Amino acid sequence: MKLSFVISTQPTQFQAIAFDPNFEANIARLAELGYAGVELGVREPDKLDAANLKRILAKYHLVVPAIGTGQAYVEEHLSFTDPNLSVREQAIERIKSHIALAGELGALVIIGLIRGKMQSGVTRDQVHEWLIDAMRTVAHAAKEKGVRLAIEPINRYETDLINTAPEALGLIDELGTDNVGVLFDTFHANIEEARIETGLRLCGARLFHVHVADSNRWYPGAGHTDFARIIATLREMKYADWISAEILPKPNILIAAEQTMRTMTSLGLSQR
Ligand code: LER
Ligand code: MN
Repeated sequence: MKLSFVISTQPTQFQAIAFDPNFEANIARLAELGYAGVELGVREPDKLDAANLKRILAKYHLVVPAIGTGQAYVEEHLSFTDPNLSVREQAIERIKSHIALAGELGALVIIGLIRGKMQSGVTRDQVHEWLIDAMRTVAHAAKEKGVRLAIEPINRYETDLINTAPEALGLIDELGTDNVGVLFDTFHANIEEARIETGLRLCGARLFHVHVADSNRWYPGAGHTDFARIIATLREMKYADWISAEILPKPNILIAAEQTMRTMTSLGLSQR
């Protein structure tokens, strides 16, 4: 298992990803602390200077395991299930641009808040149909570029479309494509899964990516989530991919990143 840390490529309202205006300084710090990867929250891939991004990543020998897409929902309200067709189409186009960037970086694309949530006057069946249609379209586009998508169950206070691992797995079964799996976030799972380890085990080989944050969304070790059990479960599952810290920058980004690394190395994960 390899460790990465989530940052944003631009300022954002989303609190759980730390942002320092000096992107390169963030990358340099993460590399120094021993992270092997940096997960990027990207609102508009087309506005990103991909060549410069790749130059910085190469300079510090960091890879990008995943690209987060939620800012397109949080800041622009784009979603796969908006009653307005044009908004749904824009959401799909935006995710296609995330897929293109992911293809260049060898990353997977996270399908989280971009799903949207139930709107008044719309039935659950209709929302499900829009969600499946959008997922089929983006899964197909991703497959053409050799990119994987990860559906992230998110807690009830942020969305009412897919809160648990079983719900995500149900959607993945319905899609029937092997390039869509689950992103399991321990913060959401602490709220929604009956038992975190049971939710993880249920994902099996369809577990594509993991976000870690403690019960209070601070760095692992700052709350009451049992990370020893979580890491032991991932080892039993032979999960060999990424563990990405998506945490509040508290008490500040540097301490949060240091403490995450301290907790994870104490559980036997290695620095790069
Ligand atoms: C994104 O990865 C996430 O975990 C959500 O809480 C976004 O709001
Ligand atoms: Mn997450």
